[in-house]
Amino acid sequence: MSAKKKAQFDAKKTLEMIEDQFEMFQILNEEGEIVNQDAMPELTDEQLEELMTRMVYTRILDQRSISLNRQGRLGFYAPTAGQEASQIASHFALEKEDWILPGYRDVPQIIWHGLPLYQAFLFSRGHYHGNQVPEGLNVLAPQIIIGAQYIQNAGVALGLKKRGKKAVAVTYTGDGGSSQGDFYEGINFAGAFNAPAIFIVQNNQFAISTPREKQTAAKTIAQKGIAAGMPSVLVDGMDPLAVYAVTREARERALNGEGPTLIETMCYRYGPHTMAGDDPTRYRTNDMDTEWEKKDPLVRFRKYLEGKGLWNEEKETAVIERAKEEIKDAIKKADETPKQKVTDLMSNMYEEMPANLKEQFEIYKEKESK
Ligand SMILES: Cc1ncc(C[n+]2csc(CCOP(=O)(O)OP(=O)(O)O)c2C)c(N)n1
Ligand SMILES: [Mg+2]
Repeated sequence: MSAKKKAQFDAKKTLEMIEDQFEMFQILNEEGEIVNQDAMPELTDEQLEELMTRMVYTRILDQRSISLNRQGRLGFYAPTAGQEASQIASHFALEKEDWILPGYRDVPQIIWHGLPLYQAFLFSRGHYHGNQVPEGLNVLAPQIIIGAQYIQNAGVALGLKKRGKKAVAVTYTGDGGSSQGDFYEGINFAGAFNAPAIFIVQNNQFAISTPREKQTAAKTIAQKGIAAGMPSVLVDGMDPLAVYAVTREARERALNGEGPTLIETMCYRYGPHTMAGDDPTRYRTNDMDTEWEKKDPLVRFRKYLEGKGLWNEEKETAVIERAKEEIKDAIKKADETPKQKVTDLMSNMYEEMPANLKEQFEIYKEKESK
C-alpha cells in the first residue's frame, strides 16, 4: 500500500489567512489619544467641533425620544446611544448629493442629511408624512424589513453610476442584517457591477437578543465583503475619527470608479433594542455594559477636543440647550400636523385606485366629513 498522499492545499489555512487580516482599525483610543497619526483624516478645527456637536445633539435626541416614548408621545423608537460614532461620523464623511438608505435605528443620519425633525417624530408615530421625504433630499425612508436596504443600495448606486452622478449610495444595517440573504445579494450585485456603494454594518453585537456568535461562524462580518470582491474594513465603531476616515476613503474610491466597500463598525447600543419592551438584562451582563461604556465615543472625543482647546463645558451646555429647544419645537409641530385619515392611506398608496377601493374611499370620505 502506498503512503497516503499529502493534501495539495490547506483549506483551513486559507480561512485563517483571510480572517487574520481583519484587525480593528482605530485612530482615537478610549483615552482620547491619537494612536494612528498617519491615518488622521483631514478635518479642520471647525469640522471637528461640528462632529462633536452632532454627536452630543444626537445623544440628547435619543434621551428625549426615550422619554417622549414613555410619555406616550412617540411610537416606534430604536435607541441609538452608544452608536453615535458609527452613525454620525460615517454620515459626516458624506456629501449632500449622496443617497442614504437607512434602517429603523438610523434616523439620526437622515436627520443630519436634512430630514426635518418633526417628520422623524411623525415616522415614529407611523404617520405617513414622516416618510414623505422632501424634494431634493437624497434619503429613503427607514427600512423595517431587516437587510432589505442592501439590494436597494446596490440598485441606487448603479443608477447613480449610469447617470454619471458624482455621488455614492450608502446603506446601514446591523449585524443581524448581515445574516439575511438580501445582504449577500446586495453586496454581490454591487461588486459585480462596480457600483459606487458603501455598505455599513453596525455590529452592536446583538440582533435583538441573539448574540453575533450565534448568527454566523465567520470571525468578522467585514470578511464577507471579500467574497463579493470588494475592499472591506473592520473599524472601531466607538471611534469617530476612524469611522470618518474609512467612510471618507470608501467614498473617494467609489467616486474614482473603484466600486463598493463594506465597513463593519464594532459598537454597542446602551439601551434596549426598541422601546417596545425587550429587557437587555436578560441577554447582556452588567460587566459587558460597563466594559462598553468605557469605550464611549462622546467621552473619548470630548477628551481629545478638550486637549486641543476646541471643546469645553460651556459649548456642550449650549448644544444640549439648543437640542432640547429644537426637539420641543419639533414635537409641537408633529402634534399640530393633521391626524392621518383612512382616506389618506388610500390616496397615498395608489395613483389610480381600483374600483372597489374607490367605493370604500367615498364611504370613508363621507364618514370623515362629519
Ligand atoms: C426580515 C425581517 N425578519 C425579522 C424581523 C424582526 N426583527 C426586527 S429587528 C431584528 C434584529 C435586527 O438586528 P440587527 O440587524 O443587528 O440590528 P440592530 O437592531 O441591532 O441595530 C429582527 C430580527 C424583521 N424586522 N425583518
Ligand atoms: Mg445588532
